[in-house]
Amino acid sequence: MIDSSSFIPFQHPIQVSKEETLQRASAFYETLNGRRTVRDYSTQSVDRAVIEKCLLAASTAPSGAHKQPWHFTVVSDPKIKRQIREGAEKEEREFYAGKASEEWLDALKPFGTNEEKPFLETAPYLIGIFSRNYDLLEDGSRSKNYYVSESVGIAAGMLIAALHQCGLSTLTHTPSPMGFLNEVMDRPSHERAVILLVVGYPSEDAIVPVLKRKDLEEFSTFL
Ligand code: IYR
Repeated sequence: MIDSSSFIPFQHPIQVSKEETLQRASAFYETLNGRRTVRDYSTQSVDRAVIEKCLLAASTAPSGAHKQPWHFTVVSDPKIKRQIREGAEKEEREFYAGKASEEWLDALKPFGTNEEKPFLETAPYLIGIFSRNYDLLEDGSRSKNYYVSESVGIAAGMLIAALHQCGLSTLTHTPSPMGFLNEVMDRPSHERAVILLVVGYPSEDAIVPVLKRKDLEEFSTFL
């Protein structure tokens, strides 16, 4: 992981002029601004090598004390995808039939979501993103992790960005509770599923809701 007090010189691998810095900032914003959460997927396949590289990109995320407290389980097996769909739809039926507050259901109306999750079978990949509050060492002892939700959230964001910029779409699906994923994805009980990321190409007739992102002035302050 990290040797104790061993340091090497660092130079940023990207060294550009002031002008190019702004161009790159704008280009990256344009790239990410084209991302939309997609619920209608094509069955078109995606090479495993693409997913592997994007996972490597995600794994470069900063993490508390460099503990890298994440695990990604990649599912393409149709039988396992079906089990995941069954588990998710079971939770979602309860959610939509009364577990969720009226306020929450109202907030979701513009997105037209319901308990049916066909994308969990059509999309070529489902990636379970798990967090670990501690690692279990071989002798059975626990090694604590830090800032786990922050670290895993950052890694998830980087994964979404990596997939987007190679032309793939994602859906950050969060059936609640997600405990069933530990069983279906064969993960130990000290790991917690935080996101079920659906990955693939949008179907030809995919639609997304009209939405507006907040303006810079609305979500930022410069002091
Ligand atoms: N997990 C449910 C409900 C849901 C909740 C939020 I917050 C969303 O942004 C979207 C959906 C579902 O997936 O339908």
